[in-house]
Amino acid sequence: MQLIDGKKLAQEIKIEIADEVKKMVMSGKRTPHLVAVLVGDDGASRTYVNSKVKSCEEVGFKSTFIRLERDITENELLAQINTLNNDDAVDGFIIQLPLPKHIDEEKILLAIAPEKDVDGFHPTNVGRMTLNLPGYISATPKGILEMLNRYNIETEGKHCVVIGRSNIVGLPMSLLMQRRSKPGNCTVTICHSKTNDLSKYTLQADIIIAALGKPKFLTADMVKKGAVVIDVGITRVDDPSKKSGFKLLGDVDFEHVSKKCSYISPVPGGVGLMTVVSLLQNTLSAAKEEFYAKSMSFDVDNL
Ligand code: BQF
Repeated sequence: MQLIDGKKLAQEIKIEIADEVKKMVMSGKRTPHLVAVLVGDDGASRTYVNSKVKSCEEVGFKSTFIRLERDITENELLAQINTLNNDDAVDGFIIQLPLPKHIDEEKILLAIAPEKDVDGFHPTNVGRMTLNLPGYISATPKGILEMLNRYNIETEGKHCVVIGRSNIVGLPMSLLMQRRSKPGNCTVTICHSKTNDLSKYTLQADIIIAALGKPKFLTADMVKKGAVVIDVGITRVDDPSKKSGFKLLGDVDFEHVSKKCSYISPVPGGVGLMTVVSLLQNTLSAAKEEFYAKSMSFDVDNL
């Protein structure tokens, strides 16, 4: 079994990004700028935003952390988004999810200008990804592709089973794995909570991507010998022996599954770190206007 070391990969990629930022700044461009908006003070969300801000510092990005009260109205949040959409000093921004229940997430995501939507959650970016057009790919699926790519894991012609169909992981991941690309070109099966006899599918899988959010759900008896296993789960469970008071558990029973598979990504230290790095890559793309021209209006006089 070979460990897919998310920590090592993330470090490598951050160095690459930092190099590029240096070159950009030397050539007279402004420092890439990411803004993260957190509504409320959920502990896990706060941790995620903090690690995103810290990662920005590591690669030489400018970052701004905007914390809004939990009881902010939907209109107030929309106004904040409008400000960020129109602020030329902001390359990309994220609204940390989940949002409080009184705010309609769909409405919020629709309000984000697609060219600044570095999380890739706006329907425009989801549609672009679906149609294989340039655009922001959401961070977790993008990070998993990067893992497969950097470990030279063959995907062409393989059978990939994705467990979970969420908008941010399972659904995009399944589409990306079947694309005519590298990585990609898999035969993909999407399994979810209503799948009967899940093992029937996972036992046929060359690549399993577990993204359902149930600790230690995928056990060794469900995995074919030599399979590649990507663990996307991150459930917090109490652990008094830890300084933080909790530990993270993946969707995979690592102890037993690792003995049977060819490659496995651990939790912690796997996909999560790649997620954060993908956000940095998307922000760099935003700063370079890789997918969208900043001014899309036409000056008729120039036609
Ligand atoms: C690790 C996230 C669910 C809902 C909203 C490193 C992260 C996590 C784990 C991280 C996640 C999960 C993030 C590890 C960002 C990934 O070492 O295992 C990093 O920061 N993540 C998020 O912003 O919102 C979420 C999961």
